[in-house]
Amino acid sequence: KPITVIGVPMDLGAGRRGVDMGPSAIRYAMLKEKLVQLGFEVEDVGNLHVPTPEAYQVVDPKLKYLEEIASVCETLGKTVSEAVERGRFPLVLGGDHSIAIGTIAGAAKHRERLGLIWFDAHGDLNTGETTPSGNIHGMPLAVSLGYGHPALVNCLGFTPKVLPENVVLIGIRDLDEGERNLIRQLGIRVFTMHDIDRMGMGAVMEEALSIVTRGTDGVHLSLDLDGLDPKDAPGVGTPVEGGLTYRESHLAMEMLAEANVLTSAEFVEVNPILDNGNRTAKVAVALIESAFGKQVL
Ligand code: DIR
Ligand code: MN
Ligand code: MN
Ligand code: MN
Repeated sequence: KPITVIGVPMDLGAGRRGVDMGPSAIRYAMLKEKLVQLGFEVEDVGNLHVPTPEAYQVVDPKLKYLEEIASVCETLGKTVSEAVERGRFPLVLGGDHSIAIGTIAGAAKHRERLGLIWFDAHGDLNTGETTPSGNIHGMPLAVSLGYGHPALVNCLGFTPKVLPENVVLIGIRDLDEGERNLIRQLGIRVFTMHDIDRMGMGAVMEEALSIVTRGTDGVHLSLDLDGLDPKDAPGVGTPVEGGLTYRESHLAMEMLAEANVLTSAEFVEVNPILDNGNRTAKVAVALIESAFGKQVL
């Protein structure tokens, strides 16, 4: 299937720290060339326009840059949706994780029921009421499930985008109290690092795949590079010790490719300013190759 690459240099959701350079860093790590080598037809539509935080005021400290983020997500949702309509696979490059609000809106618009597989150190399940930081990149999963500010929840004019029974989180090791409550309330399947250590990534992915494919007609992959261990992915805004290894994350992508269920994907939170020789973007590209079917033999 032909791929459409969409860059979203968003850092309004994370506080300005350089994650706006993520799409550029990932392209510099030879994304397009590697996908072409795998036999894909690749179109890159460039970056969406994202306002610069210095040019705007924080209105609500519990929902920083709400209007600006809502507006970018609306545009992103339309761009993703158009790519799907043209029969293409949308591959979105972040940017902070708030962009998932738009990507998932665009992907869900074309599905009866969308499955969602979310790799992250964090739950991204805060709302304006529970957030400790006011950063919207800590909220996109709650928003996609229908919880949060209406300006975000109503992206592309419908809600919810996904149902709790078709969502899995993998790599989780840092949750806020409100996030734990929402997970319990909704019964979402969360594979913490503890679960991955005990079960192994192979068994985790088998169960995860059964959840995201049950009754669904498409699956979106949302991968926050901070899900990986900071030793392997140091260029992220909010690193947390004890994450997924390079091999575990590759196995997960390889099993997704094998299952052949993905209909859209995004790779977010790459921050080349905090990185070591663009390593994190290179890891992101290697993971993308595995997700698109690269095999050793
Ligand atoms: C924290 C951090 N849970 C928050 N979240 C991050 O601000 O809501 N998500 N870093 O990627
Ligand atoms: Mn994260
Ligand atoms: Mn984040
Ligand atoms: Mn995240």
